[in-house]
Amino acid sequence: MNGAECLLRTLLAHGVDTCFMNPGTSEMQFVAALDRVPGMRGVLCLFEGVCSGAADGYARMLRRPAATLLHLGPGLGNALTNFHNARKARSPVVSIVGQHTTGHLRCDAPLSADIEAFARPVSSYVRSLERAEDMGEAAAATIRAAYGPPGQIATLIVPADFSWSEAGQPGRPLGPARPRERAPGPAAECVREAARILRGPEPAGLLLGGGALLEPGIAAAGQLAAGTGVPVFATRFAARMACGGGRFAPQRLAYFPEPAEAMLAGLKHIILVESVPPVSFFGYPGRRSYLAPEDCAFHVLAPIEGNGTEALAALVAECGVESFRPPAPEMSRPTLPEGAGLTPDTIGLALASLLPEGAIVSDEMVSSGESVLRHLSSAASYDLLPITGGAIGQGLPLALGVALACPDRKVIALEADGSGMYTLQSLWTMARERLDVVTVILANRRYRILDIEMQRTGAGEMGRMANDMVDISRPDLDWVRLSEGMGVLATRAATADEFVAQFRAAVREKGPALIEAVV
Ligand SMILES: Cc1ncc(C[n+]2csc(CCOP(=O)(O)OP(=O)(O)O)c2C)c(N)n1
Ligand SMILES: [Mg+2]
Repeated sequence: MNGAECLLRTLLAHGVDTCFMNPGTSEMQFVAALDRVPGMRGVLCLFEGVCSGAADGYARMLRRPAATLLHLGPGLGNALTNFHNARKARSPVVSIVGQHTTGHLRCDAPLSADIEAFARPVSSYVRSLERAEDMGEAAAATIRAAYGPPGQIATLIVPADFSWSEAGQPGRPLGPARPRERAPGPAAECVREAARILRGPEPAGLLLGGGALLEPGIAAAGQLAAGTGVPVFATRFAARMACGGGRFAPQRLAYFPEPAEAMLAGLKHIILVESVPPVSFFGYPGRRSYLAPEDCAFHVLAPIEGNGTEALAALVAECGVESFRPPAPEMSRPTLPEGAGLTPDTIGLALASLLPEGAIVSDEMVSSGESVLRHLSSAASYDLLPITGGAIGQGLPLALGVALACPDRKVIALEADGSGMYTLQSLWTMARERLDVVTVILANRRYRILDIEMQRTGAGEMGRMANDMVDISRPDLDWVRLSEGMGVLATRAATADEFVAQFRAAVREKGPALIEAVV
């Protein structure tokens, strides 16, 4: 068996059966092996940042890795931004990067680069294959590393000649590999300490992140809120959060530091569940970086790599609040906006009514996010997948990967226009794979958030040149033609009524669609 086939068989033996790829000469053996070894779904992406973002979305939903296959240092370089977001999401990803043949490496050929150096900042594990016969073992070790816990990016660099050389047997899976199943359970003393704080006289809050923001963790936190009165907060940049459907809603920490600080004001204790002390997105003149009050103490109930859900369940038992029902938010659906202008607010109102049950929302709305999302507490049950690492260009690839992972659920990509342009090639793969994604582009023709940031950083008045750096009109992006040029049917909405009609029609059909919402 040659190395490429051995690699493919090892991936499949570990349940890694989807590969987002953009191959070149050094990966041709792997590509050829796809037809000889059944079981791997190869998904072609027309830019490597789409591959890495898609692998992130896939992992956030299934909690198991997809593979990416990229072409040497430059291919990996193109993928780094969304690998950065995936790292912050703690998503498991098996990143395979082709390398020149071993004999060719010393020649400094055009595509030669220090691939390990490219890989290291985003990967918890980097391995360059040194002998063809190590392929099976090295691939298995890479996959195990990706599983974590928590999930992480593990990179295997494969010289082209090892792909065509004899490699021996595929690596065998060793034991259970899922990150949360392997995550350590709660430490009894941490649970007792958290219970003592919740019973004590000083104001305390719970801060949830990671897997604790899925259904069971949120339900347990809701019981604690009901039984002890503790306020429950959610890390804003957690990979995934169960929302809507009348379930208990932890308060997501606000984006800007002032409202975030106001949410945490007065707390003397914060109990961390798969989270860390929260910080402001940026530093600003005259502001602290940390959001909690200076005299607030932090207590770890479950560390980042721990199992926060089990820890919360143990805390529920320790506090004796098993019989409490989580407080549910108001469930009266807002009426659809009629005859109104199209704004983030009216889009939020429309989505609150029209979001299909069980939808998965990829949120890269940037400046429009808060106005849209605040209406969705009364929406049907959905999963929210926000941007985790602040590096824009994540939303469309993420939606692509999510749709491949969960073909029976409707995926809604809520996407700002500037951010959408970074990785719009995602639309082509959505069309080719017939993925069930409705993309809404919030077309404000501007890097709107930077208007606010310009003020906040004290940069002063915006001159004509400066304005040109945040204005993305002249020419206006025509998202309908961009989308249709890549095979995704698209419409443009300029009023709330048009948006409602178009969104209704788009979610009724299966398959990709795009709405340019001019706001
Ligand atoms: C990879 C990367 N490049 C640049 C930025 C800086 N940045 C943050 S938001 C933004 C523009 C956002 O514009 P848009 O996506 O249209 O959202 P809007 O502010 O209009 O809501 C830019 C360039 C970033 N966060 N990440
Ligand atoms: Mg914009």
